[in-house]
Amino acid sequence: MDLYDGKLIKVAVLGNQMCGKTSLLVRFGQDCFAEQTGRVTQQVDFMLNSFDIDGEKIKLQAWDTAHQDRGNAFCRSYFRVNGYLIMFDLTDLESFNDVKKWVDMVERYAPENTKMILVGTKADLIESRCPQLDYDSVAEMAKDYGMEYFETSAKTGKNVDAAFHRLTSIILDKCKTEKPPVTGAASKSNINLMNDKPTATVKNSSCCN
Ligand SMILES: Nc1nc2c(ncn2[C@@H]2O[C@H](COP(=O)(O)OP(=O)(O)O)[C@@H](O)[C@H]2O)c(=O)[nH]1
Ligand SMILES: [Mg+2]
Repeated sequence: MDLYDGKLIKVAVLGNQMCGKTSLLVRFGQDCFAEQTGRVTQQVDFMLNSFDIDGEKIKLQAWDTAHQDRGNAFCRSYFRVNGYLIMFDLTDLESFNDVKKWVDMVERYAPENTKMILVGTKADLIESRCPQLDYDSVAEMAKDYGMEYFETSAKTGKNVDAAFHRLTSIILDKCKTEKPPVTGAASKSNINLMNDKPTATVKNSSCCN
């Protein structure tokens, strides 16, 4: 499928530094994983991927985020996408404890009823996984927030497509059931996320059209 063909949906990843946001995007967009060491990680602007959901052509633009905890205007521009993957590292309890912070941030800055899913990363690291972060406990907590939960690994590819596709599906369902607002629709959903130059250009920047 042509990447520029189909309905455009925009999502962003949010989560603590080093939790695996960029790696998940790269797995999703390029189906590869590059092991990295150290704190400076590669950065992408967004990844594009195309797929069908219920016979409908979708192109998903998935934005990376970095330094978003500064809370400045640049960071807030991330809050104009259709949905979020709230991410934490299954080997890092602090990243899980900070999930609330990311959810609160979305609820504060994003339009009401913006869709989110919870994503645990690095599921391949079985030995160093936090014992508190067993699937059932995290899924229960996700349910309290009204989110579905996916355990993923960018290294093995486990559940990566499933997480992005499911969030897309949830967003599409919301688009179908909600009438567009009378005013402000263009500014809310016609997204020009950042002043940064993206790694790829997109012809059509409207969503749910
Ligand atoms: N074993 C393993 N390591 C991962 C996985 N995802 C990310 N990493 C590693 O975790 C570190 C941080 O990943 P990165 O994607 O840069 O995190 P970001 O700061 O949230 O974008 C890097 O060393 C990655 O190689 C994964 O699924 N499995
Ligand atoms: Mg990164």
